[in-house]
Amino acid sequence: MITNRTFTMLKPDSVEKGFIGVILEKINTAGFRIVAMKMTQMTVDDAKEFYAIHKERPFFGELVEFMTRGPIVAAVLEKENAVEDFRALIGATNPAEAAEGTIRKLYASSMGENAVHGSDSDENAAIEGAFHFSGRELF
Ligand code: FUP
Repeated sequence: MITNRTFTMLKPDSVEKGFIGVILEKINTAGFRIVAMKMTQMTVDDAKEFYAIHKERPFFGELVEFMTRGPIVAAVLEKENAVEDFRALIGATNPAEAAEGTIRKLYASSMGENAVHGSDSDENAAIEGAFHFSGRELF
């Protein structure tokens, strides 16, 4: 099902460095409508569940530690072709490989601390959005 929605998190590194405002500005300028948004902190159990697909990967422990070390900003975004267009806006997982002008190129420091999350499919966007928001938090 094509929802024209994606899910993002401004990760703990972005919040710590004071980048919430500049990243949201880029998201707005790129034409995304904010459907839902909150500042929250994931528990270790939350992060393990959210990233369960990576649980056998060598970086899983570091990923959970990083994602739980401070608050994040979670949001659901809407735009035609949202999933693909948002992944283009954020750039490659590794900021060293991210295109000029992308959010990760501008604001991420490493593969592990890469500033933002963006869903990789419409199906995962729906699952991830529902992980963080109830139906009445979506506008
Ligand atoms: P992305 O879809 O770009 O967020 O990347 P992945 O779903 O492949 O990875 C999720 C997160 O795991 C990344 F944001 C950072 C972390 N990761 C690592 O720390 N090392 C890796 O080699 C791959 C991913």
